Amino acid sequence: MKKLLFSLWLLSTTLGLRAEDGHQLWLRPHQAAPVTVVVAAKNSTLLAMAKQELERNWQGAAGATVTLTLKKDNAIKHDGFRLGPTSVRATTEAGLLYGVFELLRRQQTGQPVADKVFNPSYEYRLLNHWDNPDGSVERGYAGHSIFWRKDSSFVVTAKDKALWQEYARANASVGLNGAVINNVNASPLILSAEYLGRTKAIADVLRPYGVKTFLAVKFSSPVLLGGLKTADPLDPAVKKWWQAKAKEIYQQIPDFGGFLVKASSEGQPGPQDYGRTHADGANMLADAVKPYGGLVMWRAFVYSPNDKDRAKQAYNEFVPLDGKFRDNIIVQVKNGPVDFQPREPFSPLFGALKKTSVMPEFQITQEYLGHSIDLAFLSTMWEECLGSDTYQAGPSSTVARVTDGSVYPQKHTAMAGVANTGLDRNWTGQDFGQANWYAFGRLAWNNQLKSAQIADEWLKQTFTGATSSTASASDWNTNFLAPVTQLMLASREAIVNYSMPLGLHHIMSATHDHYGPGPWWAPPKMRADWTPPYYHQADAQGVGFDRTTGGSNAVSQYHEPLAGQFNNPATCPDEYLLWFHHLPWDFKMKSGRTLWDELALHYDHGVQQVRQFQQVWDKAQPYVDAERFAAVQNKLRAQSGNAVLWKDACLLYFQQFSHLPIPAIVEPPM
Ligand code: GCW
Repeated sequence: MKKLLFSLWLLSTTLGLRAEDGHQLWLRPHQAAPVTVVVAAKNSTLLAMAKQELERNWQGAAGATVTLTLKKDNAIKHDGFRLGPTSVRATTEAGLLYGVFELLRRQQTGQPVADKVFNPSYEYRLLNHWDNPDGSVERGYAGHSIFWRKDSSFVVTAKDKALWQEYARANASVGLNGAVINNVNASPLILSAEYLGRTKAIADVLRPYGVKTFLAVKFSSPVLLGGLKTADPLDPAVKKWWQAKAKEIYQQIPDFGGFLVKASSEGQPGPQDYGRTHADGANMLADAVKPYGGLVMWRAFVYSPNDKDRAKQAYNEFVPLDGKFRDNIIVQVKNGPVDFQPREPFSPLFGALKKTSVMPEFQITQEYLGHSIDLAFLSTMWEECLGSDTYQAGPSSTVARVTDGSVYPQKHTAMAGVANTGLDRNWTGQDFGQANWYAFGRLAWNNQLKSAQIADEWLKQTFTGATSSTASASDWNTNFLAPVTQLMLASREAIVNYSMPLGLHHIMSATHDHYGPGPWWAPPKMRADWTPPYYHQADAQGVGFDRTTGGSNAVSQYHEPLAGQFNNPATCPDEYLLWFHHLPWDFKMKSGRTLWDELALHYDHGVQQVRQFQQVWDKAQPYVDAERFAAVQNKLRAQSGNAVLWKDACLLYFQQFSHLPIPAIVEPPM
């Protein structure tokens, strides 16, 4: 009987563990070697976490003693640390925790540990959750919110806390230190007593992992929640309302991070409703949180229905305000001037604001890159943006360097990513979506990291534990790690190829929530700048948006030599060609082919790439647990269909204008 019970128990724990498998992200349990951890600092919950991580996951020499020391060190910045094989030194407790995670990561991924200082590129490394108070998630494809519940019950359960703790731990493991826990399309309710109560409960769970809590706020909250007649930022009663609200928040959450604001944007209220500027609005909020060390992140995502070219508006509105923002404000700029398209040139605001702190905003959730169905490793896209040279202060003024304080003396530095998390068992819907959360954190910590390294690290931590008994370690490297790394690195370009190649953008389906093609969509009376034809401009003469000096002149928002280079189709890089130019269908490309043929070949190449990803994944079967293998295999199958749909739909649609035959496919296509 005892034996039977024991076997049942064993079975249930094994099953239990498997059921939790997805939840473990890249933090899978390891058989730890014994280790002694000496903490040379005052006891705290954060340090207890750091100690526990080491004790549970140590892969170094058995019986080693590891010291964690908190002391001054001029080489260390922010939450940086100095790492040795058995020591971590830092000037903040969070720094010690990050050092511990770096040490463990190096052990697990086989990277050497030499004495070295690691400093974060940005002071704030944040996730932005577009989570609504009713539990839904805007552009979320992984289930409901991990923070908010539909039934509006404000009871915080043990399950909630366990989930938030896992979330915070995952963030800390990649150096993320802040979370905006509600949607930028903010409900005024978020500042009500009930929601602030739940926010406090969340902040209490995130804090021991060094993750600060922030809220997105609606600019008209003083009216909608406070009953005032106006939300005019220069009105004394409005200022007082925000000051009182800030005080109320900081009484409950003394280390509250601050506010994120989407104002005078996509119908959201803002200072412009009262004839005031973005600076007036942001400064008023910044003053309210200033006494507590709070920050205001003010988004520059603005465009209006009357724009001839939506891509130009943010620059036009914000450049004249440079230098007019308080020093606890960071202007948060999306990576592309239109939205989070599969490929856009970098936003010209990067580097153009020279007296204002500016932070990049990336989208981790795959709104325009196949939701949680298509496999897209976005690290390469972010690396491309961060590495783009703005030339704003001479060569090497990359987006990374003009935002991390290397070029301009920014008071604060930060990077934000729109999160892809939800209640799905694997957090992100598509298992490979986890890699984007991971990559975002790693790049926010070190904006010079290469995507190949990030993919390698993530795969080693995420899949190692799951090899079948038939596979050896060297098999694993050759047959799994190498090909799947290549797949990841090619995945974003494949999506560009089969959806919006050669600089096409915003031609996705509006009726399917931005999944799949929709270049034809233009219902009568619809705002032109929400319809794809506004962006592709296809007609009998050709295709593409003319942003040259003879067109919308968006090119002139870029610093030379870029402006000149983009302005000329002969020197404009192929990947931005139709972003900047309207060109005839028979335009001669650098390859010697016509534009029409080149377009067709890119679409086809994207389809072929996904088919090749399917083959790579099929061969990965011996190295992946059955559940994740099947899940990814099914998604790749769906993606393959999606790619064909994109190709056929777009080519047939554009063919109505080009009147040219689809070219024979040449192998290799490009
Ligand atoms: O990309 C667009 C999305 C909106 C989003 C908006 C923004 C939160 O379609 O869903 O709203 O951008 O970033 O504010």
